[in-house]
Amino acid sequence: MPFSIDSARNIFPNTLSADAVPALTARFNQLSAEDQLAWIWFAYLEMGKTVTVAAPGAANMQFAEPTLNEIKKMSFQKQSQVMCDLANRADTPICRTYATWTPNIKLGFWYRLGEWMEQGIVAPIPEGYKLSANANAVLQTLQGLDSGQQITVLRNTVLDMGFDTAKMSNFTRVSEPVAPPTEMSKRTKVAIAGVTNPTVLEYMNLLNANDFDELIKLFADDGALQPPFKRPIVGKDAVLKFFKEECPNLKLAPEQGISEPVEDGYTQIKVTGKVQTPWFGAAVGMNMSWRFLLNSENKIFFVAIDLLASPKELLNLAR
Ligand code: ECH
Ligand code: GLY
Ligand code: GLY
Ligand code: GLY
Repeated sequence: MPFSIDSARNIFPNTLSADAVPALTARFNQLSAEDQLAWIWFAYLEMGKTVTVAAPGAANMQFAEPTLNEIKKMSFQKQSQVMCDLANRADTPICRTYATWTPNIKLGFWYRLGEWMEQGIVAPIPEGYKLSANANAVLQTLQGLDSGQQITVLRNTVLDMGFDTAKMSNFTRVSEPVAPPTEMSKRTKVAIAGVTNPTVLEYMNLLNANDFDELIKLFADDGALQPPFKRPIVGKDAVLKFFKEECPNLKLAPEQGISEPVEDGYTQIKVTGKVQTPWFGAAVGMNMSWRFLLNSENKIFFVAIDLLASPKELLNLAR
């Protein structure tokens, strides 16, 4: 076999991903818990001036509801303690429960807490809270990023909270039920300038239709998918689980691409375009690329999805 997952990761090495995101996330993680919570509050308020966050769906919230109700009944002091514990990744029952949730359940949980903080039901960030100089500098840097990078940093801060799952022995992921795929008559079809490969076109169309059981059939048995800023997820079972847990209702709008044969019947294809998350819809178009490596049977051996450094990168199809 000419490629390993590791060597496949290096196809189209000129692709410039948004390094500002992990850099800023690392600086954020150095802040104190109080500063982290206040920082997110200020960042969220600031962003709310230009983009609206969609309310989480009911299916999304049912798993967080018992914990939310428990928090609602607590004193302000206890509530603040719970929020600090989450930021500190402390070993508490709530931090352990939080750790089992999928990203969308975690985001829905904080969305609801944010509403309650605004309504005075949950302890607010203390009035007149002054961010540390460091936290202020990190906030300044965030404000310089494009909106797709900003929401990615915000998502990271939420996903990093709670107890460390690596330290949990009986860890079972809690996930929303998977909604049925879009019915056939309502499906859309993408067109990608420079790319006619049916596997790549089907990948986009099936993901847009939430048809994960068909989507996974496009992958080789030992195939892998690498999400932005992550290690590859390897093997069909693991990739299908990821699709069902984390990928409903995305909107992929690929624009252009390049396709070329490599060794042993393999084909490498790079596509660039926009992606929308259901949380922000059309208000935030993330500049993305997909780097596919297809085997001689036209199955996906590897695909890396990257958040691009700038819109200029959409035009970068160089090898
Ligand atoms: C408050 C203060 C106290 C602390 C906290 C608060 C609440 C914060 C809240 C934050 C909400 C943030 C949200 C962020 C959502 C971001 C979503 C993103 C999605 C990106 C998805 C991508 C998908 C790419 C993919 C493609 C594929 O082809 C394969 C699959 C996949 C304020 C109370 C915490 C409420 C809602 C960035 C890029 C294209 C790889 C998935
Ligand atoms: N404060 C952010 C929003 O709800 O849009
Ligand atoms: N409102 C976004 C979601 O429920 O996934
Ligand atoms: N991972 C998809 C989303 O959070 O919208």
